[in-house]
Amino acid sequence: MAKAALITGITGQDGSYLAELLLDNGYEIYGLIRRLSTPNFTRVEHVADRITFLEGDLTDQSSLNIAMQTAQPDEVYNLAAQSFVATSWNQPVLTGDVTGLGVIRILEAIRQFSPDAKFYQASSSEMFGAAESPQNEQTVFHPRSPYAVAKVYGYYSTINYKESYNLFACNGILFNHESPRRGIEFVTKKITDGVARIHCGLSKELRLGNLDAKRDWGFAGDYVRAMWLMLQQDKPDDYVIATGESHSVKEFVDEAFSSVGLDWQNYVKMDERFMRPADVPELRGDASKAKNKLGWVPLTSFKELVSMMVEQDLIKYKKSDSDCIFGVKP
Ligand code: NAP
Ligand code: F7E
Repeated sequence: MAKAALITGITGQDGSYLAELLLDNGYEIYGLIRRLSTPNFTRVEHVADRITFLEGDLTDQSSLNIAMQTAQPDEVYNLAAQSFVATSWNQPVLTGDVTGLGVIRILEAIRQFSPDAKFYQASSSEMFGAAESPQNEQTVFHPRSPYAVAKVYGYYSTINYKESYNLFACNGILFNHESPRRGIEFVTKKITDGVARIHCGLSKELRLGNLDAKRDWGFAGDYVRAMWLMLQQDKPDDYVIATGESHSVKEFVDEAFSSVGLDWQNYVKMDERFMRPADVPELRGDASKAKNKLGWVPLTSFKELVSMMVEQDLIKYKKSDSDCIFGVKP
């Protein structure tokens, strides 16, 4: 019989790649979606007819209980979150509610209605914050944002429910992962979109904050494979997922502008509005445990990632090689 999976955050970047992977593996998929005045299926519309969507919200316990009873899943992937770090200073209470308490709510729904389901929690390298690089599963957390604090709560809740109720519950501590489907406010997508707009004459500059921050950027398509692998093991465990390389925002900018033959220094302007009250200087993960136990390694290089993203954004604005238009949907 086909396995059933419930994915929260299915309309997000990772949810869309994970849905594709699980469908390819013959899963029956249930996707939790929240009620919006304008439905947002952009990232999953190509597979929407193969997914059963269930209305629910991580802030609403009863909707999670009903979703769990309806789906009776073998696997639950909790990818939903208020995931934008910068917003977490403007909406710290909402971020704590969705990204932190939301994890306990979904664990409670599993405990009561589907206790044999295997659970994946989308934990984050942001939890390491100010800790020295490279970071692995033993590194002590030093969260630097309300988002990171909420993720630490979710991380320990996952371990606590495993220890208290014997649930099969895993944390994937994923470092930054990007793709052409990344939200526009994240720095990589903002840069590649900006490069495409400038290349097509639709913009003259790109305004950014801290260019010195370093991140370990991988490709989201590679990272959802690690999520799935964690739930195929005999025992639940926690894993760091990363490429092991870090690059500064400046290096990302340089690579993206160079790929279309432009010098970034002529276009990029520093803007205080995009600086954070407390930033994370460097994240660089050591994913040796995932390599040894899951057989997981990233397949996409930094250069390939940047060029894949720039290419997709150019297609969005370009009608032909010599002609650019505005407003074409990606
Ligand atoms: P994303 O693109 O921002 O997607 C977030 C998803 O959560 C969306 O589907 C969103 O729905 C949903 N959501 C937000 N609030 C909700 C609520 N109250 N109830 C139900 N659903 C809600 O995030 P992502 O990049 O795919 O990341 C997936 C998960 O991994 C997140 O938990 C994130 O914090 C974590 N993570 C991401 C990275 C990374 O680099 N991408 C690294 C480590 C951890 P709408 O479409 O309706 O907004
Ligand atoms: O920022 C700097 C910014 O917003 C990366 C989320 O998926 O990964 C992501 O969080 C860096 C930061 O991602 C701009 O200050 C400079 O140092 O792309 P970001 P993030 O904060 O690392 C983690 C692992 C998650 O878990 C999160 O959910 O880039 N930066 N200038 C800028 N960042 C933005 N957004 N915009 C700028 O203009």
